[in-house]
Amino acid sequence: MCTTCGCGDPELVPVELHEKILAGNDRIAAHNREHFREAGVLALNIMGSPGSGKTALLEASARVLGGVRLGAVSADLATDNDAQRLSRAGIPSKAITTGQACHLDAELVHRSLHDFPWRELDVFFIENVGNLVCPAIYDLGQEANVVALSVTEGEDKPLKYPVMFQKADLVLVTKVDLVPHLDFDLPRLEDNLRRVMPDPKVLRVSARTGEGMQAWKAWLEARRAPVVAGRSKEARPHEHAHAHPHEHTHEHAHAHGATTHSHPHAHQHAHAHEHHGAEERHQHGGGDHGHEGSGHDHEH
Ligand SMILES: Nc1nc2c(ncn2[C@@H]2O[C@H](COP(=O)(O)OP(=O)(O)OP(=O)(O)O)[C@@H](O)[C@H]2O)c(=O)[nH]1
Ligand SMILES: [Zn+2]
Ligand SMILES: [Zn+2]
Ligand SMILES: [Zn+2]
Repeated sequence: MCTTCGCGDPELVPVELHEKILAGNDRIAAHNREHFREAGVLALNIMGSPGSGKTALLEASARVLGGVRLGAVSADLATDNDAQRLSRAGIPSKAITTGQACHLDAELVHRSLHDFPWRELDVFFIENVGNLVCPAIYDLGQEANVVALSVTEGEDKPLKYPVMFQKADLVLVTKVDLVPHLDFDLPRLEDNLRRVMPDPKVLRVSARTGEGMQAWKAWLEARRAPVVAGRSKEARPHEHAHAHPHEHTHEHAHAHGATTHSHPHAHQHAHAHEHHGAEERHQHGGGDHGHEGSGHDHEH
């Protein structure tokens, strides 16, 4: 699946280890999903190739979604450029620098929540690493997957990268303002999407001209409604601190050229919750976190 990180390549990462990684990821993703649902925040995993227009789409969203509280974390191997762009566009944002990893995982997203006011948002965008393969196999706890596919990438991408499109709840065909300049067949792309997607939802958008942005806004609002309605409300104000030690074994395997190393590490962390009726707050006990330092066991 991925030559950069080795995930899914049984030569680099044994199948059992890969399954363990995914099982551990699913557990943390379920935990993230609980957080988002309880708070009534619509979390979206925004995926697509490098340069497909993910950040530009979010910047343009800020222009049409007045009154909706938006926030984002933006993943990048090495820079925080996208988070800076989004902040300038009026979307409170934070960078997640993934280093070697070509995709986000649920643990990275969970960690990013700790010092980010995500609970105050209506829509939380998680801009994944630009990559049409790996991000699709890691659940982050999002409510829906949105895939940005630009008209400059070619109509055959759904057939070549079917997993990404099978998992998409919405495909945004981006940069449609460029179509007149290209040899690009939009109906053929949409036909290819129908071949791999069980129930294709496709919108044509341009961050540059604003085309399609109202339809995207309508889709967002339709997805938000059930999340807001399902938001858990405390009947009586009460306060409690409970440790929910979610022990998760977090194993990454990276390949650096010919050498492979994996560093399984287990960590526990305790969360302190304070509920004040509708004014709920949730605090992750920062001091209890053992993400860095102890407990890690690196094998090189
Ligand atoms: N013409 C046109 N160009 C666009 C549009 N959206 C994005 N671009 C251009 O496409 C390039 C990539 O856009 P980004 O928003 O950075 O793409 P991205 O998917 O966030 O890129 P990564 O985060 O690096 O994967 C930039 O040069 C944008 O100006 C659009 O709607 N029309
Ligand atoms: Zn990968
Ligand atoms: Zn948590
Ligand atoms: Zn980006």
